[in-house]
Amino acid sequence: MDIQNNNETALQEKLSFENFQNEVLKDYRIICESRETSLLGRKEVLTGKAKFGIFGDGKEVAQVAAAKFFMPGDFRAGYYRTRLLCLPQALLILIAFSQLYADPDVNNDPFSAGRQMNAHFSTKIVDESGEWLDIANIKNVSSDMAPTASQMLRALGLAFSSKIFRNVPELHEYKNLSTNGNEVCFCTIGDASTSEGHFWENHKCCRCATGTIGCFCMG
Ligand SMILES: Cc1ncc(C[n+]2csc(CCOP(=O)(O)OP(=O)(O)O)c2C)c(N)n1
Repeated sequence: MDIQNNNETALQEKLSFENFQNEVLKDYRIICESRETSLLGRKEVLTGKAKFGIFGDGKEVAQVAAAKFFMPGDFRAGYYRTRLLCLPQALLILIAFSQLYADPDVNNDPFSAGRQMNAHFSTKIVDESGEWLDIANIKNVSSDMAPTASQMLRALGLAFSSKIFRNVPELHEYKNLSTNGNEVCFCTIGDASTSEGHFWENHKCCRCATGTIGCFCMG
């Protein structure tokens, strides 16, 4: 699915005052919508109408800033509080509440049609016949997993894949999978999860193995 675009053409133009003003207002709107969605969703859970909810209030600004650098071909390996990095703005409210009630209609929850835990996301990398999609030209989300810090391992694997695409000439023809390994993997994690063993193992591994990972601790 197409992910929040953040008006890339406007960003590439020389930033006039008017463009800057529009961009700030647009960002502020996204932040407010997301915050209100979190507050309303939490009420639904606390009053027993939804069984379980995960929200990202308090972490909106960092995500809106990071989203400006999230380009087609990049991957998000994130955790449940970072939905603004991967939800299209126009569908944010629909998807957030559809997930809250585990709506099985794929039009309402295009990430997993109500099968994943809410606030867990993923985009497709193959089509209905199992053929690769043009993932070098879409903004990708690797499937979120429940164990905290598991996103670190996905991020490492994805960044390592980019490194292989960069270093192995035979892979350069697969333009639909990688742009010579130049893509970035955006990893987000909560601060408590940074105490888990695999967070540190991952760090050691990153130093010797990987391509580019941007890691944000959101706690
Ligand atoms: C391996 C593992 N242990 C425990 C849990 C249960 N659990 C879910 S969220 C969470 C807290 C994570 O805190 P933090 O990383 O600071 O993220 P925050 O939600 O506070 O942003 C825990 C313990 C889990 N999902 N996975």
